[in-house]
Amino acid sequence: MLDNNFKKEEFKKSVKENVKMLYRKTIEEASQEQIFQAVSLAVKDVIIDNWLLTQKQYEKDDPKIVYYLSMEFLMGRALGNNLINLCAYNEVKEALEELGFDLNVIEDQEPDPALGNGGLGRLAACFLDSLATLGYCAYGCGIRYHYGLFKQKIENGFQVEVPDNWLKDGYPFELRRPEYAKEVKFGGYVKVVYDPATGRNNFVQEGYQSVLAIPYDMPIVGYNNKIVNTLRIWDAQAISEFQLDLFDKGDYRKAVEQENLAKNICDVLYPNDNHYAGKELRLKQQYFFISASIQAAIEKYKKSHNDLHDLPKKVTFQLNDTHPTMTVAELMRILLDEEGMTWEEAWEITTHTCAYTNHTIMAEALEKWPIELFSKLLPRIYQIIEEINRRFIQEINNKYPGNQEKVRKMAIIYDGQVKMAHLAIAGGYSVNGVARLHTEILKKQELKDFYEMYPNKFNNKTNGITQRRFLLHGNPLLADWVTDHIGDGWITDLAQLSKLKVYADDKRAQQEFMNIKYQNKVRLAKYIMENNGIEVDPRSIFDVQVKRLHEYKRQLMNILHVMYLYNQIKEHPEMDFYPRTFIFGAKAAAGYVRAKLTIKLINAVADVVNNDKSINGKLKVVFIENYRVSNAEMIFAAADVSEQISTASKEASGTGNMKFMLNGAVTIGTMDGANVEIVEEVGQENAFIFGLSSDEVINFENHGGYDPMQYFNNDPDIRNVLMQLINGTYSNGDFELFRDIYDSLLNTKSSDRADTYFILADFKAYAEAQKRVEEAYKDEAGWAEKALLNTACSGKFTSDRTIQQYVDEIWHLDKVTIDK
Ligand code: GL2
Repeated sequence: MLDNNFKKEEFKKSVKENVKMLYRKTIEEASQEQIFQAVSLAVKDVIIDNWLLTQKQYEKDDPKIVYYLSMEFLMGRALGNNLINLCAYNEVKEALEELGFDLNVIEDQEPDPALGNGGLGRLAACFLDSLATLGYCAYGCGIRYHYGLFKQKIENGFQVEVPDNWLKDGYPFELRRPEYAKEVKFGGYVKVVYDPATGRNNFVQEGYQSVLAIPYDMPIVGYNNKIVNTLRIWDAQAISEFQLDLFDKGDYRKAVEQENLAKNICDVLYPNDNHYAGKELRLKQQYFFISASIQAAIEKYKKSHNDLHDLPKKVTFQLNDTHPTMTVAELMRILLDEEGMTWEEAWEITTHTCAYTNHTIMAEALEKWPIELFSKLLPRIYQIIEEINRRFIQEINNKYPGNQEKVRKMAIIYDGQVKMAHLAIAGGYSVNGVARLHTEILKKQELKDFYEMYPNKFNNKTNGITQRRFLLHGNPLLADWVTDHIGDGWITDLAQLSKLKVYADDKRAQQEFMNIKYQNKVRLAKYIMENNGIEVDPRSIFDVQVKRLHEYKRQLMNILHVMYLYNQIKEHPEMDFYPRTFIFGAKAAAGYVRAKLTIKLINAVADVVNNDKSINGKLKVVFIENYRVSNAEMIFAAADVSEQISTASKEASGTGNMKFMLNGAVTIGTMDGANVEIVEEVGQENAFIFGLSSDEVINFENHGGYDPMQYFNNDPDIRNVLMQLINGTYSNGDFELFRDIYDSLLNTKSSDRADTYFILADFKAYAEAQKRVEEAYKDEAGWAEKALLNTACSGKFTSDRTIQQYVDEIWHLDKVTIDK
């Protein structure tokens, strides 16, 4: 389909023109990178027309707006995605071919904007895609980190972090908007000034330092609907550059301090996934982007509405985890101090405008800020939170008279700390988890007291992913095949994939489906050869675990199982064994020592196994360096088996699991997060489920009684594998290298409880499930049916469905269409 705005000849002309203007070169002289910039500019030109149209339409319709506030947006590359959503991908591909270029190579020139760590940030990106595609007025609000998530290099098997300078050559899809800059204030003190005219006390922050927040807008292109929404990311600039007179007044020290404050704030994304580091700079980042975003939102609202009491009818602030929870207090500050409202009025508005999504139950991810740090950096905001807390405790006391235990567990400020989740729940009208099981655990365990107090605030929104990126762009062969069979309606209505079910036992469809999988495996094998120098056989089972490295995700269990299989093959060379390639991809947080050691272990096992000629290539292990959005698309397309093996109850949802399923990979996994719903959709018989249930895990955690040593003592296979961690098998005779991992499984001294994530408890069930995978794969037709059914049953997991549920049940947005 050719978008009206796209004329091939004109497009070619504009690319040539751009090369000339930007680089004073002819198209023949330009480098691939320069062509990328020129092509992107030409595409941006088309996008900007639609961006303006959308703006006009929004002004006309005045729809309700959702501000999706998030510290992370893991966007991945924009060029290919924009072309897909403009329905111009094939035309541009042809146009470039006629100019002598390969669109794939041009796409590869784009830096992969990695302003996020993993699932949480990528979810935000999928949501923006769905919001624009469904025609809802939405702004993403975040931070323009100068360095995104680090690039990962593997040296001698170890992870090395390399800075990600994504802005080095300039980013063509952003637009600087200095005219919308906002001042953000830190530090100082609060002066109380009595105003006799109103009879009220006014609170004035004095002696503070300021930073100027400058917005950069990125277009979010809806699919085939001319809607272009905005991701607004804020950068910091020293205000003194604008206020040179400070120098004249001799306040040189303050000027320099403000300069430094501005320099640091947006430097770098904290590389922690599911883990909170408690650094002052992080708190600054949070207030910085929240204050700027909320100020801008209120200013925008006031331009076309005159009563702030109606704010909840026109605006929702969705808090992506607790990181943006400052919103509650900042909105209160604006309504109280700048708009002169009473506490009751301001609170009524705030608690009907803010909504909170919880993304994890991992204790170490819960944000708590020491009050000294908080109150010094944000004195007025802290004051407001104290008052929210005072009134909240009153509410608890009214509901549970004399119950100090409730206050201890629920207070917003307690034990010298500000608890951000408690603030988000008290200050908002909705609290949601991200998969059914996760929401149930929140209600029954983690947030039990809050659920008891506000049952109506709680709801579930099972995560989703965008099929536009993860099938249409990432797996063009399968996308075309699907369209040939059921038409292209699935692109905006993924539930239509269920029409594929009738083909599940059709021999020809099965063959075509598996042939596409094979070609995608060949594409990945080529990538692995080029990037890792490892030869893998595309006829082997591609068994893939790609995600952040975290103990609860249990990459360790996977590699221990590989060690076990290797022992088996060595002991029984005659054994029937279907060749398998275990593929890993994972970044570990820079300071997460055990996670980094696990990467080393995976690479050490790979070294031994891949170089052992005696096993005839039956087993291969590959660690793909620098797993990120761009290579993820290729990896999902090529997977036969999707490893989703977190300790039950720990993975709030997972979204990689959905991307694999969409691409026809079969899940081996625990009953955790959204796996539960995946199995519900595809059927038990089309997945390989094993291991402890979340109830069993929680029961062990609450009541004890788990003893990993028992497995070590009673199971020679497990003992063998664990001993190999400390007898030099995978470390050239070094007994110490992997001792920490060994200790973490068996030795209570090295952690609170040995084997915190129940690897040994689940190990045999996992090995047994893997055996079932192997048997199933040998049955070609049976496997093809399973794989095809996974794609056919994945309709539920589109982020379009998730967003529609947010709209219907939380946001209540109005649908907008662009007038023709
Ligand atoms: C996460 C969860 O760990 C993950 O299971 C979930 O899919 C995503 C998105 O909801 O959120 N929580 C979290 O803190 N990170 C996640 O990826 N970083």
